[in-house]
Amino acid sequence: MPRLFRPITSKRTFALLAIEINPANSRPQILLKRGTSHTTPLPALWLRARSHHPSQRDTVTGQRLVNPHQLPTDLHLTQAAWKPAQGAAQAQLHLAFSDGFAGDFDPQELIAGTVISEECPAPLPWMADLSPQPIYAWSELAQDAVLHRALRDFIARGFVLVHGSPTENDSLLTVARRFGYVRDTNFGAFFEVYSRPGSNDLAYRPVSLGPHTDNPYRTPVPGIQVLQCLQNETSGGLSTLVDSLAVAAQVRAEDPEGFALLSSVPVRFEYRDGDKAHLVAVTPLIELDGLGQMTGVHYSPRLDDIPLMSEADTQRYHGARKRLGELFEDQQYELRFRLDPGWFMMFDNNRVLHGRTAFDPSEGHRQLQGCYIDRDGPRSTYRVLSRRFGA
Ligand SMILES: O=C(O)CCC(=O)C(=O)O
Repeated sequence: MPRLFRPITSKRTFALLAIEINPANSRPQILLKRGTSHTTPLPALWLRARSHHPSQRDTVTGQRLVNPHQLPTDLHLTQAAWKPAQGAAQAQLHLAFSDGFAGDFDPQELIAGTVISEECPAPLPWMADLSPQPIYAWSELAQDAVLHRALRDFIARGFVLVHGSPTENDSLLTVARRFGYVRDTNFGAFFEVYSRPGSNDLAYRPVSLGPHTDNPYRTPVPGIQVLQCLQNETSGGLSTLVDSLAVAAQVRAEDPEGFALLSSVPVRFEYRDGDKAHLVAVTPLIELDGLGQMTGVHYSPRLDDIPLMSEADTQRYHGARKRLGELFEDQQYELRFRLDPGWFMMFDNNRVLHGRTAFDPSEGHRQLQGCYIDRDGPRSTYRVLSRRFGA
């Protein structure tokens, strides 16, 4: 695996570009200098693909007009020079390449491009002592500035709690659309959670539900869940949330090899609903992104099957999975609270596990509605609002 260049910090570290002659081949090269000790040569292929020249990119959409995959592999710089600032225009780098292309490059844009970033707040893992909790009033979320703050919290913490939302039969969809695009599934645009004997999912019985993520049997797994309370006349049925990032960090620190197993051994998840649906997905319990950072889990011990491994590997894997499950149930990681009518929780269904305590339906009605939205919607709105309110 080649070493990926990752800057020490994205914005605060002082960075500049310098032109030097590479002593190994006497060709010009562009160096990124960060802080006092980090120097990274910028490859010619990397630079060339970033050109904004009108022959390379559409001036309206900014999308590329050429296919950089077809560039010669041994592309190199033939010339590099600074073009001084003119009036309001910043100094530009003028670069010529071995394939005959030459153009001007904005150094600030090149420096910004050296950071692989989703331009969203970094995740901040939390435990039971999280304070303050990200709680918002529905009426205030009508203001874009408040929505922006709520989305920042949501992206950093993986959940928000909201009170005062409308509780008509399908107002959940209006609520969810304030944050993103609702995803239909075989359960419809939204699903009802109330106790009904003989139902096809334990969620619809009054039993306790341990921490889990929803629908690990889907591809892709629903990104975000909005779970709203319409009625709650029972004394039980308390809601729980657990941050898998905090738990898995402990597993990784205690047992790095176990963590590696949990993030690589494929597990089969299955859900059947008569002739209506048969959903299957195969994926490791711990999910990593393209940079190897943990993004969340697929965790539902009611629904998973591990692959056939040797007895020793099965025991090794089991040990790691057991520890993960113990920590998910550990009070020091769990938020536990009561959802009353009009309250909803919105949580990242891969990162934050949810559950509930048992309740007694003879005490009265308990009715929740849930729906899924894709993960990209809140992030997109956050970036758009950040242009107005600052990141
Ligand atoms: O009843 C609840 O509070 C939660 C239900 C649940 O966990 C689910 O539907 O997956």
